[in-house]
Amino acid sequence: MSQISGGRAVVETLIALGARRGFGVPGESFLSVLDAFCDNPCFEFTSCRNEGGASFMAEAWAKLTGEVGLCFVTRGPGATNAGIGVHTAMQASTPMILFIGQVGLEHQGREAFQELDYRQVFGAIAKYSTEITDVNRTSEVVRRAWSMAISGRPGPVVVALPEDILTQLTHIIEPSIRPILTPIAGAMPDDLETVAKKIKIARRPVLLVGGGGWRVEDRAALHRFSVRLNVPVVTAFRYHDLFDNTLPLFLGEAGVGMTENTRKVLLQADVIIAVNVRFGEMTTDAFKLFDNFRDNQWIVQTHQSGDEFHKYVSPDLTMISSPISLLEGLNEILEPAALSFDLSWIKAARKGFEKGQRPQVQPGLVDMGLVISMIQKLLPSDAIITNGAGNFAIWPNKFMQFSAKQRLLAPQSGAMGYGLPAAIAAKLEQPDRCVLCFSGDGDFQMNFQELGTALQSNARPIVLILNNGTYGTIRMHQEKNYPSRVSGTDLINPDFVILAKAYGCYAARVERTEDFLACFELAMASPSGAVLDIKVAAEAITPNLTIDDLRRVD
Ligand SMILES: Cc1ncc(C[n+]2csc(CCOP(=O)(O)OP(=O)(O)O)c2C)c(N)n1
Ligand SMILES: [Mg+2]
Repeated sequence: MSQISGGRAVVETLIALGARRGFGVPGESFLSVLDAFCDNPCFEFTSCRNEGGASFMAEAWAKLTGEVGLCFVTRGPGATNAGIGVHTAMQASTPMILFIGQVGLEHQGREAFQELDYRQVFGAIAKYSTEITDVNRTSEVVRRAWSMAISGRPGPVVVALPEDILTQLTHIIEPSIRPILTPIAGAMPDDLETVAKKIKIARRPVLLVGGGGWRVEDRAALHRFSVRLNVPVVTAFRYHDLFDNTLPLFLGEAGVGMTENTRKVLLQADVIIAVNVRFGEMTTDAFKLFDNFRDNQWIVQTHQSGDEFHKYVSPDLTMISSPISLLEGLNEILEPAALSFDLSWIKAARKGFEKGQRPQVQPGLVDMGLVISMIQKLLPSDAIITNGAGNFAIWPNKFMQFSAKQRLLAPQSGAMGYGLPAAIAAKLEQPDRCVLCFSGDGDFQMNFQELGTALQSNARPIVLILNNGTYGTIRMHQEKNYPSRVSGTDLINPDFVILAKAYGCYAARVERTEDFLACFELAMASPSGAVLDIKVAAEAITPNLTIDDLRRVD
């Protein structure tokens, strides 16, 4: 029987499981994996400029497609660089596998060159970490990694690939590989009856939705349930593309900088149907909402994994269920006529949400409030928006309404530098869709080198840099806690227009609000992508507060 190398066995097992794309930075520690890509053109490997960018791309691609994001990096330095994407995948519950070239088994434990024990290093970051120690079990380990990434609460898995294992020979395993389907948890009929009873007597029920692993059919079930029964929706931190924000039932995002309106909705709701959320810090307004001494609020929490219950919130009922099983199950039991929700409460909450969508006039020559409304009007109905971390992200996150087909790729981990790699991954996958990345001047410089990946792979998004010459978010905290004592937050930036042109992008500087429209139209028409350097005043430190305001607050 003919034999193949361990490296080839890794690649061919992945392909047999349905893999078709991966990201990474090459290393001498996994040459036989790279070599196997040559003979498998159905698998597209995108070579990136930094493992941080590569792991973000793998995570964002997985978020967009619902498939397993794959990333390949080298030992010690490559692996530690990639850590940011693993942490991001964990916080966002995104299925991902990070393959790391590893020191050969014959030298392990001697602190060989670039040696790390990845089971220890990633033990605290990833959902599961493993290593292949027998070439004949390569396929088994890869299959288990795949299954771990997609089952229960999806997440990142790390697989270390010792160099000697990758070059040893093993038998061809492909024909014996069965597809691995995501196990879907079903709601129990008794539990559905209990929830339905609560909804029947509720006046102000709210769906709180979020978390990873939503399939197309889960999203469709959410839409059907909410619209048919008139149940309003709040999304968890950075999951607001799960539901059409333009519908009157959308009441906002429970995320960082939660609006008073959204907070009130979550406080006043008498039934909270928390679908697939893990009640993280942002969604709970820093662990203040949904406390265990709450009165008059009944909470059901559902999740694909039982491990996500009782982390902070003590729900009245927990259910291990997929979104579709819960929502379709309830749809079958409940009839709109039997419900008596307080419609004026929903209407008032929506009015409050819409009011919050109108930002105040901004200081400086570029008013981002006006710019964002122009963008909102011009964006195609299936645009993909990406961003990273910084106060600039408040604009797309709080002042844009995502319609049914628009998608948001944003890091639940709050990692700076995510937006550009995410946008490149999105453009690679969906070249015909408009992909728009929001970044700050600090945020952009965390990963701007990936413009090289964009150039090489012809994946060309539009990038907006909200350039205020400061790590503005930190400056904001500084001014709140240590007024007028600026330390480590000023930024002296390069000329982003020249930089972007070096990568072949259309690039322009926007210095006044009235310049934006023409530049954005050219950006949308540019076949080589675009970078717009938008000069915003540091004084406009948040959409609602200036630096002066912060200094005045005691
Ligand atoms: C990788 C990473 N490093 C540091 C931080 C802490 N941090 C959060 S926001 C921020 C500043 C962002 O600056 P910029 O991108 O210029 O956006 P601005 O707040 O000025 O709009 C920093 C340093 C982080 N979230 N992620
Ligand atoms: Mg800034």
